[in-house]
Amino acid sequence: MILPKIPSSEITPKSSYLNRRDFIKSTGLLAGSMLLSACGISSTSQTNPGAPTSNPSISLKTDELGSPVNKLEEIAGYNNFYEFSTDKESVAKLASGFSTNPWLVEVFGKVNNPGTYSVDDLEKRFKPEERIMRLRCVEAWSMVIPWVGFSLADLLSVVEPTSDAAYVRFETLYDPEVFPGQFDRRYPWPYQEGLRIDEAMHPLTTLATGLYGGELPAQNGGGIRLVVPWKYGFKSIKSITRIELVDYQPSTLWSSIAPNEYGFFANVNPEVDHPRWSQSTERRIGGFERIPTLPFNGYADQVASLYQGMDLQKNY
Ligand SMILES: Nc1nc2c(c(=O)[nH]1)N[C@H]1C(S)=C(S)[C@@H](COP(=O)(O)O)O[C@H]1N2
Ligand SMILES: [Mo]
Repeated sequence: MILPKIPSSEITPKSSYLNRRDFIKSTGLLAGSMLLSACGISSTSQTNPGAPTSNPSISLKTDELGSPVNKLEEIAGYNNFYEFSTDKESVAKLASGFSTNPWLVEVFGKVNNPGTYSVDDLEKRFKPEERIMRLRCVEAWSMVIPWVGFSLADLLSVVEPTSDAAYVRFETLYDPEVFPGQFDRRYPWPYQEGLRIDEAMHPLTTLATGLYGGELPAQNGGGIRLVVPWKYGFKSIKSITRIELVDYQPSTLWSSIAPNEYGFFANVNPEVDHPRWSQSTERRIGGFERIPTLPFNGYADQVASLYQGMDLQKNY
């Protein structure tokens, strides 16, 4: 099901905030709930707290392109989280003892109102909603994930970035006692990521605190993680404890290890291959066939204007 989208001509730098209804339309929740109501099943929004449940009606949900959401077992059973393991299928088990509640995140740097927030506090203030979005890993697999989250812009508007805040830097918890992977000296821990301030303020840029209407499993980045759906998955940093507003382009874990393979922008781009493999197609987890990879992971109409005038072959 394809719903009308906001033409990029309507998104100007100063008014780049979609309202809630437009966000929902553009990301497919409406498609999902229309489908559900057509079947006489009521839509399940994220009102049921507690552990994720596999509600059978949820399998009817799709993204705005009509692709069904992945199963909870797939989303919570196949993970990149190098702090635990480089083996995707071992992460969930290794993360099972990792306690993510309560969880604190510090927001500081070039802001008028620095502060430390608990995830509970953020959920009360910003009312997370279901956001069905595609996640496209740089390794050429993908999933459709029903996150529960809110726009990073909501939090930033509370801390008030100053005029010299040009980028946002994110850091994962550093604690080798809970993250055994952090004993591996080949990686510059803690995991770090960054966004330009306009990317960070885009309404699609999400802080996720849940999945499938429940809590965010530790292996998916609980207590709180970033989701930037038009960029390769490694930008969507997990288990964040520090968010710093800075006036320089921050270093990121992957671009510091292999700058020729992983750039700062990392926008999904089928035209720019990884030096070791093609990025023109991907495998949707749960299936076998390869499907075409879309520019900006299918969100071009909403985000391409952020990169006007930039050479996307160079700024990969
Ligand atoms: N802290 C941290 N964040 C991370 C990673 C990681 O290893 N550590 N892996 C990234 C990669 S490569 C991907 S594809 C996504 C995977 O998210 P998921 O396991 O929830 O699907 O998380 C990203 N965030
Ligand atoms: Mo990834």
